[in-house]
Amino acid sequence: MSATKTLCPYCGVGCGLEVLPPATPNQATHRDAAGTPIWKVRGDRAHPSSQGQVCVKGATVAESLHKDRLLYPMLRDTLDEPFRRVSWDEALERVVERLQTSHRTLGPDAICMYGSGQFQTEDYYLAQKLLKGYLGTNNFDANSRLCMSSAVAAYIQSFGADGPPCCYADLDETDCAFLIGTNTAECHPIVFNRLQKRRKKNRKVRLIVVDPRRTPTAAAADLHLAIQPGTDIALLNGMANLLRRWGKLDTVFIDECTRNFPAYVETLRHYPPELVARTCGIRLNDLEKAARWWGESDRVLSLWSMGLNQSSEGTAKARTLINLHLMTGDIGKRGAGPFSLTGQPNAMGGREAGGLAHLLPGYRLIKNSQHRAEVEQFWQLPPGRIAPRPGRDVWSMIRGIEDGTVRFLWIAATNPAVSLPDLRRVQAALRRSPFTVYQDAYDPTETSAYAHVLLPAAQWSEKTGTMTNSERVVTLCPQFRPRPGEARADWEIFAEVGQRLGFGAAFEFTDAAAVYAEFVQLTRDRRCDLSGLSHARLASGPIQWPCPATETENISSGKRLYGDRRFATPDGRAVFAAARAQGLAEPVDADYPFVLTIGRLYGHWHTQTRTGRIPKTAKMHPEPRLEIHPRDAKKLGVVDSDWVELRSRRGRARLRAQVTEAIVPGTVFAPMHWGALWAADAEVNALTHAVACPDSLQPELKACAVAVSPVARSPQAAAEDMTAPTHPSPPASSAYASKLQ
Ligand SMILES: Nc1nc2c(c(=O)[nH]1)N[C@H]1C(S)=C(S)[C@@H](COP(=O)(O)OP(=O)(O)OC[C@H]3O[C@@H](n4cnc5c(=O)[nH]c(N)nc54)[C@H](O)[C@@H]3O)O[C@H]1N2
Ligand SMILES: Nc1nc2c(c(=O)[nH]1)N[C@H]1C(S)=C(S)[C@@H](COP(=O)(O)OP(=O)(O)OC[C@H]3O[C@@H](n4cnc5c(=O)[nH]c(N)nc54)[C@H](O)[C@@H]3O)O[C@H]1N2
Ligand code: SF4
Ligand SMILES: [Mo]
Repeated sequence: MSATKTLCPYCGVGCGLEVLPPATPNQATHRDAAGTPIWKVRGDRAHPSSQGQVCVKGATVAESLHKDRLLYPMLRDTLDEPFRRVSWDEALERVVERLQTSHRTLGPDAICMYGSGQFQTEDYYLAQKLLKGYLGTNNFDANSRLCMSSAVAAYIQSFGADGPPCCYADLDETDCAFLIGTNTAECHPIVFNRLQKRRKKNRKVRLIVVDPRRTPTAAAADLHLAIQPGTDIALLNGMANLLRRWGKLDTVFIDECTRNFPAYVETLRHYPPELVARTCGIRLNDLEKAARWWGESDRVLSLWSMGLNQSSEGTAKARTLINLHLMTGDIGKRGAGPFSLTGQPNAMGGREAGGLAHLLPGYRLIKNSQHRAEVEQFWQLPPGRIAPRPGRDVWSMIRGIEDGTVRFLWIAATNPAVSLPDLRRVQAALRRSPFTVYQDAYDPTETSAYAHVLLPAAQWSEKTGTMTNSERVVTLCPQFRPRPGEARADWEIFAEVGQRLGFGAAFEFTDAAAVYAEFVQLTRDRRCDLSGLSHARLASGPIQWPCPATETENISSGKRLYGDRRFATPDGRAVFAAARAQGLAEPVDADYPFVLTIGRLYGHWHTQTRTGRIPKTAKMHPEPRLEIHPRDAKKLGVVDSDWVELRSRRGRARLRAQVTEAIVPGTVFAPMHWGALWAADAEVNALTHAVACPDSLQPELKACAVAVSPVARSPQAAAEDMTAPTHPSPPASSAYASKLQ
């Protein structure tokens, strides 16, 4: 049997995979460590984005698909009762009845859905149609709020439209890669490999990494700027000053293609390089070197992700980076441009489908009356049905539960009981929620403890749909395995609820291809024009957008936006931001003297629902550790492997210390991957706060003020540690468990 081509369901790099059934003629059956037959995974050499490469997560994904799945719909009246297995009919009747009562008593604003960049585009699209169109509430938000919303806001403000302008071919052609707030080597490893390949071929290609930690990415750099957390705007403005001083500006580009340069220049006066170096905690020499390399290079490509986005000034940070590209004309040409690396496999598709509370399908905005009218017309809704104001972002959903204005919360493909900031507050709100539907593939997850209804989702491999990666390449992901139990695709669940609510033909679809066919029509003549795409066409291979219906050739790579130097603003000019740095929302003080920053490890994916169940990835990172500088450790009397307690104004956590010079003094780092099911007291979001960027509403998940102290372990606990397995065992499946501890 030949291999099925698909896309890796983890990160936004979007590597092509080929999967082969467990047993093929003349071959031994392929099995996981426990002996269960599983599908074989290998890189797809024909995929333009990854060219056959995969990292450990993609390579092992098949080992997670059959373990601890949520198999049947489950229901209970209160969180203190055990769940009982019910039919789909009964579960969906309850969902519909609660939707209707919430709508009747408090209006559409009482209804919320919180989705995910791990939806396929078809799932996203039908969720928008159901909530924003037919239920009349814009209260659809996704975990992209925690992830890409600052990049989205920055692109819209600077260029007039969302959409990363670059493509991976730029990695092969750049002269200088400027990586800021991204641990690409661990989090987007195949992008990083491609960049390293370029540097191997051409030793003159420079790599600059800006990160408070010496990550594996930083360790590979020609220049590592280990700035103090939150000082990115100062750094970038300091570099801009030097570029101006040295006359490294593209004045023709600035004059003809941009706006607001004078205001930007005025802002720069506040960032003399000497002051900037001090603010950032780096040497002036290094600041100058970074600016010199940028100025000398013909083609500068910058990559960024959560170190910029997850900040109370995330949009301003990303725009300040874009400023440097506008200033030097490093955009819209080969090997150059500002390139946000998307986190999740289909957060890009989510943006296309309008999957945030302020968006509509086709890169449209809720606040734009023409955009609303276009979508209403397309959905055959009466004028004015789509509410004119953005809906609730996820944090406003939490607040709505707290103040009783949200009565119905539908969570799908995300695990907010681990991943939201100020977690104790979130957990308390979730406990109060009058009605929570949770639609996930696995059971238990930390969030199932807070649900009244569990709906079993078919995941990647069990449903057909499309996903768009960071470089705008759309790949079809066909179903190749049977669904476990009674699991259903997310879009099918939304469609059925739409029909049960009486919305009839608007939610009648024969298959995912029909959903996609409808969706792409809404992108015609938009920046993200997908109108030339269909499942049938994508069956012959991935295609990069823009792909208007008039484009008949299947182009799968090498497209970049703004090659014509015309931007999507009304006057066609890109806009310089004149942003002054605000700094961290919660600065350190005598009581909480450390900045805690939080991020990812190579082998784990988020809340471990898959990677925690795969022996190989679980063993790579047996437990969460707190990275702390030797100088700080010494002051606290802590040695490597000691237990320490972290306290913030909101909560606490306990981790073992990893004493390392890889982190700047005064800052500590912890991984985000260990929720309550995977380790005791290691929930780092118990410490974080929810202060968000005013433009993107993205919370500052990368920094909060904490106190660190050594903890004396009781002799009994210490003895248990000695005998404990090297990694915690995965939680037992509790499809019927009532409540998690
Ligand atoms: N292995 C793995 N890969 C993943 C994921 C995963 O869970 N595991 N998740 C995917 C997702 S959804 C995402 S969003 C991406 C995230 O990808 P990344 O953004 O690369 O990952 P993080 O570790 O969250 O953060 C990146 C770096 O930001 C640095 N940082 C912290 N504060 C600051 C600051 O103020 N300024 C600067 N310049 N840097 C700072 C941190 O030290 C960290 O090294 O990864 C994707 N890929
Ligand atoms: N402090 C701190 N917090 C963070 C971050 C950080 O850097 N620091 N990063 C933030 C970022 S960038 C992100 S993206 C979030 C990620 O946080 P989450 O979204 O909470 O993390 P995941 O573990 O990826 O959760 C995805 C869930 O979807 C389920 N799933 C997988 N496929 C499907 C499907 O097809 N259908 C359905 N219905 N379910 C499915 C999985 O089983 C899993 O439970 O965390 C955020 N939180
Ligand atoms: S780099 Fe990302 S997309 Fe590629 S195999 Fe690894 S996790 Fe999957
Ligand atoms: Mo993310």
